Amino acid sequence: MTDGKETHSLAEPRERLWQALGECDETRAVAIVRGALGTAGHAPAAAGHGQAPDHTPATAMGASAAERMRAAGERVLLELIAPTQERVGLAWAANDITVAQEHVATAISERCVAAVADATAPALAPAFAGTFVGRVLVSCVDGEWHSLPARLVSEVLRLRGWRVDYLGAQVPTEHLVAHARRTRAQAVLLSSSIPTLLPGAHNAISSCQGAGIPVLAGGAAFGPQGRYARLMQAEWAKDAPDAAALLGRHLKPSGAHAARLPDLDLPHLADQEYTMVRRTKPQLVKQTLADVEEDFPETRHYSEYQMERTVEDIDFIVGHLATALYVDDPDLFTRFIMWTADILAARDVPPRCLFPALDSLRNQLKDFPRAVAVLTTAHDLLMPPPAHPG
Ligand code: B12
Repeated sequence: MTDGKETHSLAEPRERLWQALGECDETRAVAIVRGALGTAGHAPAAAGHGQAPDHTPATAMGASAAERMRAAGERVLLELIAPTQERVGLAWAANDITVAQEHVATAISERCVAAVADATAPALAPAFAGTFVGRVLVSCVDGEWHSLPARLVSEVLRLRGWRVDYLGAQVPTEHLVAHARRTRAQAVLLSSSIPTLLPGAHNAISSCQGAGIPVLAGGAAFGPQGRYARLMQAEWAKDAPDAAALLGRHLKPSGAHAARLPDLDLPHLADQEYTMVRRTKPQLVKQTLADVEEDFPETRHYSEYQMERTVEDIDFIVGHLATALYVDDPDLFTRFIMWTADILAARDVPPRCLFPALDSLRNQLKDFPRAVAVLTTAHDLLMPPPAHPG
């Protein structure tokens, strides 16, 4: 990339941060982030924070120096820490790093975010002098462990003058709504990365809206361009700056959505396919495992660990199938199956081992036309193209 931001680039600190994460070097990672705050502050940033650097002591920080510091903080969060963390995900998917290395990297990234918050704190006081633009709640949906994306969103909103109640990972919906009511939050910002959590997210959305609180959703679970958020009558933003812009305008008054049962947003649920698949999930997983063992004899020699992973994979497959039925979108399932095939291939497991699982489910669910269509689409996509004769 060679836009204005990249010329005063964070590319170099990004590479160094990546190395520090790889070496599990927390101290160096934090030092890189602190250094980058200076670099980012020098950049002719898109948001109009482009003046020369200012070394005024924090206590006497003028308005423009504070503004530059906040802009630098935002750049470091979104252009240094976030992409490096995404790279961690890609390296894990490609089997280039272990689960333990991924955990270390994430823990260090969390410290890096905290370092940005510490360093930019003096720049908040002069600008907002105890008054906030408003108060919002940022939280992960129930069952969601990916708290770092929500944390990044929270910190950016703070830098833009919002008072943020950050609730972190896997928050039960009733506690989320109770806290939002108690604190009179102007909006609830919901984060989710894992699509199988969408039915729960929908419940959280309709519960908040029922309590009169607008909801803004974000994160990979909500699908390309937030298509599932919209299906669930929530606003959607692709990232924190977009969220800030939406909050600054006017979020749809929640009265527009009134209290409702989430099912009413999704008339296709009347066919009961989702409910049946979700209810019978344990039996579906058990039968699929038995069929896979029969069709794929290698599994008989699997270690206990490999067997556990296989059960986990089948459970995830059925979970994604149920969710695709919930949102009535076969793409949700096919995206997941192609992702699984890549993950398996990177671990030398042939993606063809997914066929017995897909076939078993198609057979078990043969009376459910939507499920059969979803499974058939995924099966056909996975099929290697026919070899050309000669
Ligand atoms: C770290 C990590 C974990 C950590 C999370 C720890 C933590 N404290 O966050 C742990 C180890 C717990 C974990 C667990 C799992 N993970 Co994980 N994880 C990741 C990883 C590597 C980084 C997450 C992250 O911080 N991303 C960085 C941020 C910047 O990216 P982001 O999510 O896109 O967020 C930005 C925007 O989307 C937006 N945004 C996000 N939320 C919101 C909310 C609002 C309101 C708004 C406006 C915007 C917004 O703003 C953010 C900042 O710019 C990702 C890889 C990745 N690409 O993200 C995988 C990833 C998300 N994980 C994945 C998986 C599969 C899992 C597990 C299922 C693994 C397993 N078998 O157990 C579990 C699921 C646990 C659960 N129930 O949640 C997959 C998901 C794939 C899929 N098809 O669903 C990914 C993509 C890895 C991969 N490359 O395949 N994981």
